[in-house]
Amino acid sequence: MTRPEHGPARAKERKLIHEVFKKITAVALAAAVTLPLSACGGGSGGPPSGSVTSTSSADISIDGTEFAFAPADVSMKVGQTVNVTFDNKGVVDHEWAVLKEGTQIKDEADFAESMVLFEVEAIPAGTSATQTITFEKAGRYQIICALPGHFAAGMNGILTVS
Ligand SMILES: [Cu+2]
Repeated sequence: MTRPEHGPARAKERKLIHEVFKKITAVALAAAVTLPLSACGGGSGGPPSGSVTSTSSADISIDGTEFAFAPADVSMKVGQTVNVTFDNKGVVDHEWAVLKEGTQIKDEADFAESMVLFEVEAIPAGTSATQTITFEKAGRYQIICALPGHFAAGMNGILTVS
């Protein structure tokens, strides 16, 4: 859960973020228990529009390499419980961080940890991690890898919630 470069503020923030995700995960687990998961395999699949409810769920997978996300752009539905799997297929650490709505950085120097809304935090090469998220607000959210130099090198994308 920690990286050597973490300052106390960053660690504290991570803790808060994790508290939030624990709650989200608990909700997701409850949904999984009460609803037999319908076939909603990876990709951008999901229920047909018009039938979106807070109990719908989906899985998406993103690969990270030097230096790109594949896919770079992903979409989710408002209220949908989404299991995000980030697979580090590169040779160095990578992460998949979604910035708050309305935050759009053009340069790494503009980045602050407080801008992060959701992330699969840095994982080592050759590993993957899954986190569950539900977005309650439609919008366009910037995705970045905040490790030094990675954003500028091409690790960015857009998450569209509709
Ligand atoms: Cu990276």
